[in-house]
Amino acid sequence: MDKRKIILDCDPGHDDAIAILMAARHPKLELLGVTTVRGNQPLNVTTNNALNICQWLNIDVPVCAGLDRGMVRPSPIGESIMIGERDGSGLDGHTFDPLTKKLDSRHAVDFIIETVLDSDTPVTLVPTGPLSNLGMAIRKEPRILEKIDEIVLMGGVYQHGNFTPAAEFNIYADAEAAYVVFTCGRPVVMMGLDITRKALCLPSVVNRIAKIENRASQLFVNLMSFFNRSQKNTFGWEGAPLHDPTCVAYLIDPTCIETKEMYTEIDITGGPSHGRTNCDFFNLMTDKPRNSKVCINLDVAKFWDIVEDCIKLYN
Ligand SMILES: [Ca+2]
Repeated sequence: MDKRKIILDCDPGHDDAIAILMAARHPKLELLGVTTVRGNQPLNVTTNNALNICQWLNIDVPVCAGLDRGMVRPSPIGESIMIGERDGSGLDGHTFDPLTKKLDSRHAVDFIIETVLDSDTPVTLVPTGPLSNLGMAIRKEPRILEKIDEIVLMGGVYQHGNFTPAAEFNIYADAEAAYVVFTCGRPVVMMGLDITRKALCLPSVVNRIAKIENRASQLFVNLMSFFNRSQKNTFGWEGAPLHDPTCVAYLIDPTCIETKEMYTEIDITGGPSHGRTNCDFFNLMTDKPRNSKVCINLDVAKFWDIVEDCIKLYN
């Protein structure tokens, strides 16, 4: 079976870290590269984190830095508001070795364009941060579209937001870029907060992963133990939602997530609902294209089995 080629575009971030971990070793996936964007933290921090994760797990793929701002508006930093102020590394809980892995000199936007155009088979784009790099890549080189088979993204919500009452952070942070992505004509799979909130990394999950005892489980346990403590302090939850890994779990086994095709429109009006993903759940706007598969349910047990399988693939 051919491996599915993917590019992970992210803003690590605890949950991005686990998405990278899962994407890099699974036999069904071929990770072509990791690109970074401003989101959870400023660009230099998210980039450093991506390099650290790849080095720790011996993931030998290019890491390319991308946009340090939104395409149009100044973008906020997510983590300070949603998770609480800390030391500012964005990956508290784990101590990495001194960093020797080098950043690839290509800009993330150019890396995405070159890699997609050069590939002999279609590429799946997996953004787990604000969509700035992908929006820019589509605008700069629209020929990539015909070689993108699917865009599987973490972002949006059809219920209530986490950054404003209306909007989820990744979409809010660069709503114009999200608008470009959702109107690009390629299939978009939207892992919104509606289902990612169900991927709660409860203490029982952390204990289960701790039994694996390899570098990947060590990273998982350290990051998630910290993440859980901070989420409990901020929101009162016993476990932190592991948003981004749902994208990778879906690529490995789509049966773990139920989707519904619908029209989704991004609010870029600048009003109180700016950055909202208006998902036409009941297909009221029959003249509009069903441009997205919106995720509406997560098989939680199956999801954690996939995460555990991915962690076991490391030495
Ligand atoms: Ca993220």
